[in-house]
This record gives sequence, C-alpha cells and structure tokens, in this order.
Amino acid sequence: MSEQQTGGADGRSADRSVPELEGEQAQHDTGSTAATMRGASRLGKIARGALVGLVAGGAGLALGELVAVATGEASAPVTAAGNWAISITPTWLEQFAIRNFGSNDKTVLLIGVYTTLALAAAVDGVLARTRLTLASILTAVVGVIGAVVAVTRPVAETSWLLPSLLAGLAAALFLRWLTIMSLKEAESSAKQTERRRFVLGTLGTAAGALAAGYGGNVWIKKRYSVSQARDKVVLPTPAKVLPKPPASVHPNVRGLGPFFTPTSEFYRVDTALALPHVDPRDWKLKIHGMVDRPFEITFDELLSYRFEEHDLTLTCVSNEVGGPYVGNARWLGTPLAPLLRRAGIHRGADMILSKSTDGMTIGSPVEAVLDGRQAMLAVAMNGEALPVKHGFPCRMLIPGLYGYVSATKWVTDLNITTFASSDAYWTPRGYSPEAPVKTASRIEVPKSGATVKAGTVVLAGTAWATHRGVAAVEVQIGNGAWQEATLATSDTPDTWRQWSYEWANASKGSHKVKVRATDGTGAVQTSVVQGVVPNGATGYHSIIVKVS
Ligand SMILES: Nc1nc2c(c(=O)[nH]1)N[C@H]1C(S)=C(S)[C@@H](COP(=O)(O)O)O[C@H]1N2
Ligand SMILES: [Mo]
Repeated sequence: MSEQQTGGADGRSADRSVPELEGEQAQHDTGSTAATMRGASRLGKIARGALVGLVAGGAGLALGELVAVATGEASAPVTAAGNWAISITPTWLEQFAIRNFGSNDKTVLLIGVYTTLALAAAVDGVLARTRLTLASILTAVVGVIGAVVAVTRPVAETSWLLPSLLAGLAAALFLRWLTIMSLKEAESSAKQTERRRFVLGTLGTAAGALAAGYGGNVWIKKRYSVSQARDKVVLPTPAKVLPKPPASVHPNVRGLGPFFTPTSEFYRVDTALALPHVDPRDWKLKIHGMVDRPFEITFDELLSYRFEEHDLTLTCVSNEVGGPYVGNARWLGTPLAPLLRRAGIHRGADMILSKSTDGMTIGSPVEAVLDGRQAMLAVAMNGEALPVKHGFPCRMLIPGLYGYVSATKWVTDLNITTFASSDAYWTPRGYSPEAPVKTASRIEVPKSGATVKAGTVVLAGTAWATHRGVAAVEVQIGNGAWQEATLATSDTPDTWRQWSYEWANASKGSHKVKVRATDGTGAVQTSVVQGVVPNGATGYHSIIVKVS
C-alpha cells in the first residue's frame, strides 16, 4: 500500500472528525537521511496500525465472549467460526488432521481461527490509518459474517446472532477511537499529551479485553458446566450384575495395554468444538418419524427402565491400520430394541437417524438394533456416569458398527426413517451410509523400531472384529509361514481379544513382523490395503523389530 495514494475521497469526506489522514503528510525532502527516517517512521506507522487493529479486534472478541455468557458457548464468535470451519472441512483435510494432530486437532483448528482473525485485524488496523471508514465497515462486516455463520449452525437459536454482531460493532468502534488517537498523536503539537493518551487508551483496551475475554470464558464454563449435575446422577442398578471377566482376558505381557481402557485414556472423536453440556434435568429423548406411537422420555423415566451392563469395544472408522482410535469399556445402558418396539416401527423404515444436542446426525440400521445384539442407550462407562466428552448424560451404542454409524453422544432424538430418504452427517462427506466394523489386529509389543535381545522375543497385541468375535490371530516373521498366536480368553464377541506369541530363536538383524486375525465367522482379515474412506482401513499391521 502506498501512502501517496491515500487520503482518498471516502476517507476524507466521511471522516471529517479525523485529524488529517496520513497520506496528507507526505513529505517532500529527498535527502537520504530523510528517506531513512521516512522508512523508519513508515514502519512505525504500520506497526502502530497493526497494534491498534489487534487490540480493537481483541476487544471485540472479548465482548463477544461476554455476550455468549448469556447466549451459550457455541455462539461465541471464535467457537461458532471454528464449528463452521469443521463443518466445511473437506474429508481429505479432516483425515490429514486426525492423522497428524490426533485429539489435538481442535487446538490446531482454534490456533488457525485465531491466527486468521489476528492477521485480518492487523491488516485492517493498518488500513484504518488511511481509510478509517472503510476499515471500520470491514470490521463490522466480519462481525456480520460471524453472526451469519453462528446462526446457521444446525442447532442455533436467533440469539446466536448477538455475540458476533456486537463483537464486530465493538471492534469497529475501538478501531475508530484508537486510530483517531494515534493519528492525533502524530499530528499534534502537544505530542506528549497525545502520546500518553494513545498509549493509555491502547493498553487500557488491551488489558480490559484480556480480562473480559478470560473472565467471559471462565464464566461460560461455570454457568453451563454440568459437572455438579453429573456428580448427582444415581446410576441405576443393573438387572443382572455382570461378573468381572477373568484375569486371563489379558496376556499379562509388559507394555501391552489393559483389557479395559481407562476412561481417561479412552479415545475421543467428535465434531464438537465446544462440548455440549446437557443437564439431565433438561434432557429428553424423542422417538418419532415412521412410527405408530411417537413418544418422549425424560432422564428420570429412562433411569426407571431395565439396565444392563455390557462390555463393548468401540472403534472409529478413521482408525488407520495399527492406529489408536479404539477402546474397550464396560457400559451401563438400557436396551434400545424395546423402545423401538414401543414406538411401533413402520414397515419399510430401515434407518434410525439419531441426533445430538450439537446437531450431529448418525444413521444406523433398524435391523442392527432389533436383531438381538445389545444395542443400548448408555449412561455410564467403566462404572461412572459418562464423562461429558463421551456423551453425558446419554449416548447410543450398537455393537459391531463403527462409531460414526452407531455411537451418538449427547443423543436426544431418534428419527425413524429410511436410508433412501435421509443422509447422516458423514454420508455427503464421502463415508458409507452403513459401516460394520472390519476385522483388525495390531502389534503393540514390541514397539515398531524397538531393539530386542536375540533369543525368545515376546510379541503381543490386540485384535477385534466387533460382534463377530476373534477366533484366531496369526503372526508372520519376515517371509516365514503364518504362526498361530496364543489368544487370551474371550470376554464377549463384542470386545476385542488380546494375544501373545513367543518368537523362539529370534536371530540378529532387522525383521518385519506382521499380524492378521480371523473373525468368529471364519473369515481371515483381508490383506488388501485400503484407506479409511469410505468405510474403514484394511491391510495388515506390521512392525520392524531389531534383534541384537
Ligand atoms: N454427537 C456426536 N456423537 C458422536 C460423534 C460426534 O461427532 N458427535 N462421533 C462419533 C464417532 S465418529 C465415534 S468414533 C464415536 C467416538 O466416541 P468416543 O469419543 O466416546 O470415543 O462417537 C460417535 N458419536
Ligand atoms: Mo469415528
């Protein structure tokens, strides 16, 4: 941007109150010292403009955060923008993020949103020095865009317009105020006073923004937190208590993960930037659509039903071969089938389109719920009420299906419909409407690339073919024959099965070790290498072991 062409008509006419805009102070000396000084002062002006832009933008966002205390966390400008970004993220980028950032993907996204906003604010701040009206309007427009993005989220309310609108407006006003002060300072003969005014104004705004933004965020977390409500939930007693599985479900090899995944280590996959905080007192589940008798139940009613414990391994379609997005837990839930029967499903209805409070939709086959498997509405995991990030107060689970077609967290709505007429969230994004869990196995001990001592080397890992069960696991060293591994005791066909193998006389050198499983139907895991999209990765997991 050249300063010579500045101070244009729009700036001047619309900003009569503004002391002279920068373009009008163009200097005419041509000496080299003067040129250097001009260079330095131009840099100074740019820096000042950027600073003003950042501070004004920050003040706007802080106000937006405060307004969101009233309207809800998901309506806060950055959260709404982030949620929108998630919804338009193409599948390849989503895969890239999951692969590279894992469960830090949300943090990376937020950093991206903040960086974009900061850059835009800084540029806008520089622009404001010569085109104040234009820059102010742009700021407000960003607020309007944010408001539109927020209010078009699937479960938005009209009030979600407010935080971003007011944030944009506030940012525009602060931009005006600070820019005018900054320009006055350059102009005025009373430089000292004006400078002090500008510095105080900028610092004060920045400090206020930090306090309001931080305070607003803490306030939101506190106001909407359901942790107290969660502590108060009295879990129903299961109709029949499930005994603990025998210790022999775990091969007891050092370095091998436990049979039950501790809740704190259980993987988390969802599209929620701001976790839904659903108070059980407000929770209702609606069953409707192609049914004779639609109905609604409260959380207390739900808890009065028959509850069962069930051990089930949950896995994500995004889990790469050998990947970490799989976990095994003991769940407490009420069977889903009786609820569907009570509603009276119409002939021809083949899909349950479940929906969560954050607008996520998941499509599951009616058949899978009615065929006798332990599909359920779960309220607890590993003996405790579901953690908020795993779906408190209630989530759906259907053994044998990937999470994105079965495991709706924060579920409040079951719409009985057809696959032909309805799409769930992930379907238009390239994933299959139906997705049974594929047979998978992985080697966990030793770690790939690890060096072990020659002699007997213990290999161990986990295999799953949810709902079909694991009948065999084999390992292959180099190009040798496939060897039967020792299976740990099976808990249920719905849980993973751990295995170990004693590799005798491991010779010095580098060896490739592969694993494959056979499911309960006798089908051997496929060696065909396929990526995660559209319905789950296949191929054999292999590691390199260095024997010394
Ligand atoms: N509301 C909601 N439920 C959801 C999802 C989601 O994004 N939103 N993700 C699904 C996917 S893809 C998986 S793999 C499982 C993961 O459950 P977890 O986070 O408890 O491990 O939840 C499923 N349920
Ligand atoms: Mo998933």
